[in-house]
Amino acid sequence: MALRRVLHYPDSRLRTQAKPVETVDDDIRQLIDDLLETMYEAPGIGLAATQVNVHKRVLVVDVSENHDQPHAFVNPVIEFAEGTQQREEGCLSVPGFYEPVERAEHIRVAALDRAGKAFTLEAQGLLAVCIQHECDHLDGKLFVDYLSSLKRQRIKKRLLKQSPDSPRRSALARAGPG
Ligand code: QAP
Ligand code: CO
Repeated sequence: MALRRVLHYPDSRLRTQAKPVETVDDDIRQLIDDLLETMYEAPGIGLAATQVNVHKRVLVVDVSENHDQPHAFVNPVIEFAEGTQQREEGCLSVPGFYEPVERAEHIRVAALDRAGKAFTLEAQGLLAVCIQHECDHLDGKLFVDYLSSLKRQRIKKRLLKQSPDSPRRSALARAGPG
C-alpha cells in the first residue's frame, strides 16, 4: 500500500479522459488499495484514479461513518439515474472549497469488482452523489464545472495562489483554459 499524490485544480491533467481497464490484474488491485489508503488518509469519501494521475477507469468510495464500507469500481457505467438532490460537494483536488451541486437522487451503476467480476449497485443519497462525482473525474469533469464561471474563476485564483506543493509558475504552466 502507498499514498499517492493528488493533483489539484486547475491542473490540466485532471481533464484527461480515462481509458477502460482491459484486465483486472494485480496492478489494478494495487491501484485500488492505494486509492483507498490515500482517500482514508485525507480523509475523504471518494477518489478516482484520474486524481492521482492514473488515467484508467477506476474509482473508490466509502461514505460510511466508520470508514469500513469501501467500494471499488472498475469501468463503472451509470445505467440509470432518476430524481434530483442537491448537496454540498467538495473534492480532494479542490481542497478547502465546498459548494452545492445538483445530481440524480437514485442511480444504478454497473462495474467490475477487484476480482474482475461484474456487479451492479443501486445507490441513493450521499453514496449516489459520490459515485456520480467520481465517475465525472474519469471523464475529466470536476464539480466546479457545475458552478458559475465567476465562482469557478475565484476558486481557481485562490488555489493557484496557495499552491503549497508547487511554485505558482509551474501550476500556471499546467493549468488549462478551464
Ligand atoms: C466527493 O470528496 C464528494 O476540501 C469526494 O480539504 C464530496 O472526499 C461527494 C476533502 C462531498 C459528495 C459530497 C475535501 C478532504 C475530501 C477537502 C472528498 C479537503 C479535504 C473530499
Ligand atoms: Co473529486
